[in-house]
Amino acid sequence: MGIFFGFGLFLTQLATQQAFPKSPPNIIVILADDIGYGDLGCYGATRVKTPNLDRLANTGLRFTDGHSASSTCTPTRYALLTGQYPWRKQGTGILPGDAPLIIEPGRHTMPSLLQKAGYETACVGKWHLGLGNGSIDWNKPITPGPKEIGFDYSFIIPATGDRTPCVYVENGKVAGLDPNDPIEVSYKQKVGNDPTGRENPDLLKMKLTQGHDMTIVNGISRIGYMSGGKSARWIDEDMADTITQKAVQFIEKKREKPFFLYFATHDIHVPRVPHKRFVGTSECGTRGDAIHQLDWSVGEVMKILEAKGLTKNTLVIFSSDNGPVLDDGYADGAVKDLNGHKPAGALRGGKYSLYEGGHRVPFIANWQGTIQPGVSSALICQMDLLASLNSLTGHKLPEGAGPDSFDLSTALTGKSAKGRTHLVSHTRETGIRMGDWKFIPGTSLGGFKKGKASKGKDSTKDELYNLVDDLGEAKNIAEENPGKTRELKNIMEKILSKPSSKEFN
Ligand code: NG6
Ligand code: CA
Repeated sequence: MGIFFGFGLFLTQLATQQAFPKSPPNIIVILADDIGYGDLGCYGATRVKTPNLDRLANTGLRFTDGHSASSTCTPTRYALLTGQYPWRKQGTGILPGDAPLIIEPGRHTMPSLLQKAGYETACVGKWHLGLGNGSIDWNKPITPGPKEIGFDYSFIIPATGDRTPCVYVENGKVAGLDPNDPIEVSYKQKVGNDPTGRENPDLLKMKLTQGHDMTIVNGISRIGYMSGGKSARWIDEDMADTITQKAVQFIEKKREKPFFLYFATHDIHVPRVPHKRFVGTSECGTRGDAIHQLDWSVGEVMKILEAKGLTKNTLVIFSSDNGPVLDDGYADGAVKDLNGHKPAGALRGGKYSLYEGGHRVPFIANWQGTIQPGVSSALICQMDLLASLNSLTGHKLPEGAGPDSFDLSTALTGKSAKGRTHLVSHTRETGIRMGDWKFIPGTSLGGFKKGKASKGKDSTKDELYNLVDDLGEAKNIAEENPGKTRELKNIMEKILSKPSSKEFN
């Protein structure tokens, strides 16, 4: 009896230890920008070299069915931090640089939950979730922002590299601002006297293919106007160095608590202007060079973890906010220099698309000594991290937190092969993945632009694909499978009509 009891207790302890480690790990979520499923060596790329990311994958768990919640940036990041599908809320599309904050302060978010679990939290890099309440004065403390939704420290690119204001904001203040040279930003009309891409294309170091013809900063014209703040303006070529250094500094800070770092790289979003030490290093031009720079940034994070002996108590997750895009508005040679590289691997579509290429992205979890190296085919979405990370800290998710975030902590740590049963895919419209099947409604354009295979859907018919037989979504089998088509359509509509999708998993 005693022996059995003792053995039972031992098993229970083992199980408890496996699910919830004695001390909660440090957590780093690295979210790259516009990196496609085929852009890394560990996902099959050969024309670019990503030794650091490959090492992260080889000593961790590489997911083959990991997704962003949307195929553009803002909605994906909104879902990542709130655990809620972006289409449940109006105004979560790609934001201008002067948009108000779209996550309500006081709401449960990934960082606020981790703060409650005792973590020191930080956000470094691309934000793109809005700031302030409507009319930001960039010369005063900017609030609400990262702090009000759970980040103790922040050093951010307010929107994107191609949107004004082209300055970093550290803990709610424009970094390096000279009060005698105030910043003004507008998305409506020109402010100040800085030249614009439209008026002075001769001044540009990179030509435009679409949009991006407003204020010129560092020889590159942007979306949006700005004036002033000269001493605070970023230099694109130094951006990876600047934000990586901030990320590393946060990691190496002495502290008693565990830490959570959300490191959102600018690479490889446009404008792609990597530092000169990466220029010409890849076999596919500037876009490939930017991938090399991204790999370097990840390597710096890994290096400091190794140097500090933190790899065994740090969970590092790497993913991308949406699929790949080649020409995204600047003539940087991404199309002509491709040289056989396949940014989305075998997938159809890319950024902006409902097809797999839009949102199935690299997804790696590394926690040495706890996660066994391997490959997982579990269906998982970045939106699930909120519940899964919270669960790893040993805490229960409060009522109403992360209504679409599933606790997949066992899949994330490789202890189970079971992921989601379904996932609503999103660009401006929605489709659904269920088991082996994928449905895209006929009413949708499948992306922003009709007719461009790389961006959107080219027919107005319902589409159904079996991803096991046809990962490239080449053969629409909706007509041959009316029952399956209807089933997926119905479940998608049900999920769309409820405030949470938890009952469906
Ligand atoms: C588009 C921009 C594109 C990029 C994207 C946002 C044009 C013509 N295109 O509107 O360059 O900035 O928005 O990308 O302006 S994301 O990764 O942040 O979602
Ligand atoms: Ca993006």
